[in-house]
Amino acid sequence: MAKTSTRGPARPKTTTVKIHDQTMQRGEGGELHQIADDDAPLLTTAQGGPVSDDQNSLRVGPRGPLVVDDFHFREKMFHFDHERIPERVVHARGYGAHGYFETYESLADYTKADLFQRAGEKTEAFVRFSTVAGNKGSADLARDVRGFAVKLYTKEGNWDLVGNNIPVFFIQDAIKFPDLIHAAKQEPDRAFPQAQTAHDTFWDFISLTPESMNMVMWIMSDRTIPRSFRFMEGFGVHTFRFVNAKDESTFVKFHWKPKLGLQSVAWNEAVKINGADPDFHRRDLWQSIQSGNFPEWELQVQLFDQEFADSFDFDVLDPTKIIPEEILAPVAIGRLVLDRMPDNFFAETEQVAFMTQNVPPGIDFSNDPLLQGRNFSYLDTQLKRLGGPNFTHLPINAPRCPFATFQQDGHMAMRNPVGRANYQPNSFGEGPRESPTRGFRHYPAEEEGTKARLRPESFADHYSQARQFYLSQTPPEQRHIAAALTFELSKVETPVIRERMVAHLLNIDETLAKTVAEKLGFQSMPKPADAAMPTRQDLEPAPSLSIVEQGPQRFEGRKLGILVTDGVDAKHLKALIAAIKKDKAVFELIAPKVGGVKASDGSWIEVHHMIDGGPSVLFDAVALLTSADAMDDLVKEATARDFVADAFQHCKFIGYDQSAMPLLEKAGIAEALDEGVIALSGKDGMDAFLSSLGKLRVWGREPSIKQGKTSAAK
Ligand code: HDE
Repeated sequence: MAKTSTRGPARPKTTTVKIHDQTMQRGEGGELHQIADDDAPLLTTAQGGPVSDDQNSLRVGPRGPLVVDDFHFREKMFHFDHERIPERVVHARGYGAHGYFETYESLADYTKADLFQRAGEKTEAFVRFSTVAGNKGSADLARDVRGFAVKLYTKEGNWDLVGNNIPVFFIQDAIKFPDLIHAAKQEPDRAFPQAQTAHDTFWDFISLTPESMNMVMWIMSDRTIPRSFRFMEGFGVHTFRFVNAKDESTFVKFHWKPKLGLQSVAWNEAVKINGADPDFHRRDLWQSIQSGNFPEWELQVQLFDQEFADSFDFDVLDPTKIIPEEILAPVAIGRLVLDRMPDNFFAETEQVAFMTQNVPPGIDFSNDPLLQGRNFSYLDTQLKRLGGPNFTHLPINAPRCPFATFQQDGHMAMRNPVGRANYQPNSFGEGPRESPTRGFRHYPAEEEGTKARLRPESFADHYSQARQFYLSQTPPEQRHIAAALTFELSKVETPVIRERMVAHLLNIDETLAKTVAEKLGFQSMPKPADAAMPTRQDLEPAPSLSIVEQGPQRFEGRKLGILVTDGVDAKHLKALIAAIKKDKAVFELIAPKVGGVKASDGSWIEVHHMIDGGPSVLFDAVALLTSADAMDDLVKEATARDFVADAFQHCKFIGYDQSAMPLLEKAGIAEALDEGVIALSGKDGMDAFLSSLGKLRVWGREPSIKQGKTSAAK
C-alpha cells in the first residue's frame, strides 16, 4: 500500500517578475499570477471564499488528472456555461445609453402625466437602438428598420415609448407579426440569410401583403441604412392618447427629431462598412458620448381630435399610415439627451425590458390593433428572456419612483415585502393602498360592435401613401429606392415573386415600376396588382419625408478622415484640425503605418489607423494631406487608391493637397473632378472645402459615376 504523506504538496516554485509597471509571480510552468496586495482586492468565489490560484486547476501530481473537489473550478465553469440568455426574438442586436428628458413647457391642458407638468422638469431616461431582423452578433449596417426604444423613469412609474426610426409599419394587425418576422429572418431550412430581407421568403410574404406597401417604400429608402443612431428620427408609430385632469382625451403621435439632422449612407458604402467595422453604429455612439458630444433629440407631438381624424380617408388607427407633418405641424414638447454609457452592456442594454403597456397616468392607448397586440405580447417576451417574473427587480428595469406591490417570491426574488399582510384588504394596517385619484384610470372610451374577426374598410387604401412617400423624395433618393428594390428582388430566386412586387409598384408609381422591371431584365410588364382601393393621385408631396430635404447643412457631429504621409505640412494639418473642431466635428488620421508620420517640421504625429484599417467608408468626408516625397510609395498602395476611389464613388467631399494629384490619377478620378473635389491650396481652398462639408454629399455626382464617367472607367 502506498504511504500517504501527512504534509501538503510542496509549494510550486515561483519567481517575481516585472511586466511593464506590474509585479507578478511566474509559476513553475511559466504562467503569470497577479497576487493580491493592499491596492488590489482579493479574488473570491461567488460565495466569498478566498481564491489562492486562478491559473491552475486542482490536480494529482504535475501531469495527473484533475480532481472533483476543486469547487473553485466547478463554480467558475458553471457560471461561464450559463452566461447567455435567449436573445430577443426581434431587435436582438442593439445598443443603449443613459440620459435624461427635459420638458419644455407644461402640457397640463392635454395630459396629466406628471413628467409634462413643469417646464424644465428632468426625467431619467434609457434608450436602446436596434436592428430588427439580424441576430445579436450581426453587423450594424444591415438594411433594416432601426428600433428606437425609450424608457422614461417618471415619478409615476416607467413610461416605455417603444418606437422605430420609421413612422409606419408592415402590418395592420398584431396577429400577422409572427408571419412577418418568420418571413424576414433567416429561412428555416437553411438558416440564412440573416440580417437581411433580400431573400425569397420575405418578399413572398410582402408581395402577398398589400398593406405593407407604404412600409416597403420606407425600407427601400436610405432610412434603413442610417449613418448613425444620432442622425435618425424616432417615431411612436401608433396613435396614442393624452388624457388631462378633466379626463379629456387628445390623440397624439410622438416624433423624435435629431438635433444634428438626418443622414444616411450609400448602399455600396453600407456593404463595405459592415466589413470594415461591423460595430460602426455602436462605436459611433460610444465615441460621441465618451468624448462629451451628447446626442440630442427633440420630442415633437402631433395633437388632434376625433373630428380632425375623421377628416381623412384613412384611419388614424391604421399603423401603415402617417399624418404628414405638412398637414399637421408637430409641436416640440421637450428634449432627450444621452450623456452616459452603461457601466456594463449585459446588465443594462441586454437586460433592459421595454413594454408598450408601461404608461403613466395621462398617457393611454388608442384602438390601433397593432398597439393593442403589442401591449399583450411584450410581457411574455421578458419572462422568456429574463427567466422569471422578477425582471423588474433588475436595476435597469426598476422604477426610480417609490413603488410597492404585494407581489412576492418567484425566481431570483430580491425584494420581498416585510410584515405579515401580503394581501389586501387586510386588518393589520399594513402594506400599500390603492388610490382612485392618483392611480391610473383607463380612458373611459365608449365602445360598441359585434365581436368578429375582421379588418375595417377604413384600412383598405394600401397604395396612396406609398406613392406620396415616393414622390416626396429628391431625385437621388428616388434612385436609391429603385436601386434597393432591384437589388433585393434580384436576390429573390422565384420569378413570380419578383413579378408580383413589380405589379404592386405599378400601383405606386409607373416610372419606378418600369425602372425596376427593366433593371431586373423583365421581358414584359405584369398587370398592376388588384387593389382594394385605387391609388389617390392628389396627395401633395411632403418634403418632411425626405432625408436630403432635412439635411443639417452643417458638418457638426460628423467625422473627417485625414490621410497623412511623412512630410505632411504640419501647419496645414493643424489649421484643418482646428477648423474641424471649431465646427464641432471630429477627425481621425490615417497613414501608411499606424505608428505615425514625420511632419514637414520634423514633429512626430501619431495617427488612428493604418490605411487598411481606416477605409474612407468610415468617414463623412476625407482630406488628403500628403507630400510629394511620399507619393511614389502611396500610389502603389491599393488601399490608398481605394480610399480615394470609394470616397468619390460614395459622393463624399474630398479635399486634397496638390501633392496628392498622382493618387487622384491612380484612383481614376483626376479627370472627373467636380465641385466636391477641392484643392486645399491656401486659405481660400481650405475655406471652400470647409464650407462645402455641411452639404454632406455631392449627390449630383452619382449619375455620372453610374455611367462610368471616371478616368479609371475609360
Ligand atoms: Fe416590437 N417586439 N412587436 N415592434 N419592438 C419586441 O420585445 C412585437 C412592433 C420594437 O430595444 C419584443 O423585448 C409584436 C412595432 C422595438 O429591447 C417583442 C408586434 C414597433 C423593440 C415584440 C411588434 C416595434 C421591439 C422582442 C406586432 C415600432 C426592441 C424583444 C404587434 C413601433 C426593444 C422584446 C428593445 C421588441 C413584439 C411590432 C418596436 C417580441 C407582437 C410596430 C424598438 O415582444
